[in-house]
Amino acid sequence: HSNSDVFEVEQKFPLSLDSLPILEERLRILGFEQITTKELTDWYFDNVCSDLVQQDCWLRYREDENQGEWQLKKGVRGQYNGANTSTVYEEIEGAKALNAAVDLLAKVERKADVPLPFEFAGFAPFHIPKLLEEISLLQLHPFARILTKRASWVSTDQCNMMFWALTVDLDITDFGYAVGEVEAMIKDRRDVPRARAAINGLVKRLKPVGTHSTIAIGKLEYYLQSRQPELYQMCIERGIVKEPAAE
Ligand code: V4E
Repeated sequence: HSNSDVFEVEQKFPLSLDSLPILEERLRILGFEQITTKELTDWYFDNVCSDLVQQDCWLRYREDENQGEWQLKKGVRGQYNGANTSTVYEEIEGAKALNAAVDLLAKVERKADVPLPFEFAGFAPFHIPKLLEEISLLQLHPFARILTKRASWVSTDQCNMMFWALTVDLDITDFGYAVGEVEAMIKDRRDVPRARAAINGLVKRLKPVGTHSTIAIGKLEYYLQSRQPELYQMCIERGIVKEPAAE
């Protein structure tokens, strides 16, 4: 039983701006077409004890040019969510996401008078008063803000059953990190192995020119490494985030 909307199976791959035209050409040859470019702002939230992150749960408020909404990603137990392979997360969106986060926090013992580990991170979504009210009631605070320019590609070739349900996102962040990802959104957990095989096949075929690796870390991990090193270290120690190992 679960209240999740969908499962997101995803694999990251290195993206270099120099080889972007070659990558785009490969995508076209494989039957993909760019459908959108968006500017995303992600605000990640947790309580001061990082109780969501400790449960491999990632609560964010994501805005694009048109709208914003809460999203929660929950690591699926028993799935290897390491850096060298695809990851599997339950994804919950909208008001349900915030409610699910509240439920997760209700399960952990409240630690009294824990000092804020870092300042209100120097930023907050001040343009959204309703959001600020919600997060202060729940004692959540933002620990990361990531701006991304995202180009999304989908397979248009319905005959090519290998790749037809996959999306490829090419992301460039405001802190100089670029990363690609191949993902499948599935409703049925039993489709995970099939999705993983298709994703892995595509990542291999997109293998960037000039690198020997298909491995890349996520935007948030990259951000945390330098901007929230203590939180990052905690994630490594608890096995929530894995340092990418050699292939
Ligand atoms: C840090 C993290 C998560 C939150 C960020 O998820 P990510 O997929 O990087 O964000 P984004 O913007 O690409 O989301 P999308 O638009 O695709 O929904 S979710 C899991 N982690 C931890 C983590 C992990 N365990 N393993 C790997 C390889 N990366 C991140």
